This record gives sequence, C-alpha cells and structure tokens, in this order.
Amino acid sequence: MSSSWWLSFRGADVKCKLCGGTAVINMHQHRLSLCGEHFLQWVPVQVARAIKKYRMFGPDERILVAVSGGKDSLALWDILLGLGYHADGLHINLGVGNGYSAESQARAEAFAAARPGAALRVVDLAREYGAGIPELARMRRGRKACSLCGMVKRHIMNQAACSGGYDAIATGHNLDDEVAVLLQNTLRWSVSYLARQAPVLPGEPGLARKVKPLVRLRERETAAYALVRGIDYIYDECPHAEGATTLFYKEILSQLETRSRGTKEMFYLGLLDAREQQGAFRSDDEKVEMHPCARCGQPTTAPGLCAFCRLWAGGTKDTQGEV
Ligand code: Q46
Ligand code: ZN
Ligand code: ZN
Repeated sequence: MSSSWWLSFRGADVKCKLCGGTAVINMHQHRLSLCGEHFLQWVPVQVARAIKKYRMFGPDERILVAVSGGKDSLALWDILLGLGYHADGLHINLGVGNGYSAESQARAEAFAAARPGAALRVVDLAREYGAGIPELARMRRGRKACSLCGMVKRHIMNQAACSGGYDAIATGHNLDDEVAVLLQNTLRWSVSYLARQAPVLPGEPGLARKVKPLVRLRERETAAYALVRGIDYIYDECPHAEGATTLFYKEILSQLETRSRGTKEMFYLGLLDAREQQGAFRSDDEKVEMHPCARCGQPTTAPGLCAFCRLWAGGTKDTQGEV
C-alpha cells in the first residue's frame, strides 16, 4: 500500500468532528470526518445498524464468513467478532498463480491465529477437487475463469454452511461492489438479477441464507478500517480481475459521485425501495422447482447433477440450474 493512497483519504488538516483530533477520514456523503479512534467506533455501529435494519441475523445465530484475505472480508470478520457474534471463517484457496492464492490464504490464517476463538476452515480447491481455477478454465475452454470461480465459491460456501449448521453466510460486499453490479444489471436489464440483488437472500431447504453486512460502507471506508485497525490484508487484486467490467463501472460511478455526492447510496437504496415499496421486478413465475443433485445433494434446477458436479464430471457446458 503506497503512502500516497493512505494520504488521499486522510484529511491532512481536517479535524475529527467528535474530538477535534486529526481526522484519518473525511466522509463527504455523511459530512463527517473522524479520527482513528472514533472511526473504529463508528464503523461497527454502521454495520450493526445494517444487520438490524435488514434483519440479517440475530445475536445467537452462527455465521460463516467468506474470507478471501482481502480488506473487506477481514474487516467484516473483525467487526462481527468485535460485535460479539459467533462468526467462523471459510477461506477457499482457488489455486490462482503469481502467489495470489498463497498470499491470500496466509493473510486469512494470520488473522485467525491472532484472534483466539476465531476458527478458520480452509478448502484447497486443487487438493480437494483436483484443479484450481486457472486449470479449470483451461479444461473448460470457452468458460471465463471468473464465472467458474463464482459458481465454485457459491457451491463450496453453501456446502460448508449447510454441513456445519451455520445460520447464514456473510460476504464482504461493500456499497461500491453493489452499485457496480447494479449498474451492470441495469444496463443489461437483467430483471431476474435486479429482483434478487439485496442485503439479504433468505435461505431455503439446502440453501443457506446469504447476508452482506458491509453493504452501507464504501470501499475506502472498509480499506481505512482495515488500515487503522492494523489488519494485514492482501492489497493486490486477483490477476483475473484485471480489466473486469465491474472495475470500469466502479470508476464511472466514482465520477458520478464526484459530481453529485450521495449518488451511490441513492442508486442502491433506490433499487431496494423500488422493489420493496413499489413492487418493481416482481414476477409470479420466479419460483423455480428445485431437485437435489444426484451427487452432492445440493438443490439445483437442472435434473441430474448440479453445475458444480457436472464441472468435475466433465459434463455439459450448460450451467443452468446452478445455485
Ligand atoms: S477471485 Fe475468482 Fe474474483 Fe479472481 S478468478 Fe475472478 S472471481 S477475480 S472475486
Ligand atoms: Zn475523534
Ligand atoms: Zn452437485
């Protein structure tokens, strides 16, 4: 992490609104600048509010945190533990090269080792299933690494949550991630995705509830939290993310935000409001019949094997029915 990036969000001569000390962050959309100590108090309060507002989970529920080793997932795990939740971590080693996966796993393990009571489970894709993501993408020519990766991660997370008796899977998606996906879904008018993009996806038999407790925080806020808290996270993006459309959308949204503060919140909260209050994107034929996969038992819309099991069985390229 370069110091210039750090200084870019530090308000060099900006004072903490609460104590008058030197601010480490100036959050224009809230008209709020805070010193390190007050920022570390403010962030968990925002997360606790989001958990309550969107009814993500209760104080006695067991949460499985998807821990990549990046700033968002480690900050999320740290915050949930700090709030007193029973939150365990699951890291999936994707077998991505250039040291990316090895470093990511090392950060996740170091984080857990430094916190007594923080249990981390690691699933090594190549060791447990026979191939990492780059190799899978080579084997399945025509499939993009990220699309395979997304499906593989969803499947393994769900399997771990269901077999481990967890009440919910928590991921570190922040507001910037959500608005970038929202822009993409809107440009494509992907109505089925717009109907489901939410802070909480309720569970159903065989499918764990999915929650996004950082959904009201911006990326620079989660990064600042991790830095001020001294969390050692992997700074580099996955090499496969280079040139990803969502990164481009994030840039565009940040430009819009520069012109008009609060655009990101307006866009995202507008979606939730349009759906919940105005009935947008509701469809009567949304309910699809699910069957248990013949191999792993996870629910799938396709008869026979789910997309994950077909992948390893060398089956069809069709991934319809993946959950
Ligand atoms: S880890 Fe996997 Fe991302 Fe890497 S291969 Fe693509 S989807 S970019 S969140
Ligand atoms: Zn202060
Ligand atoms: Zn299966």
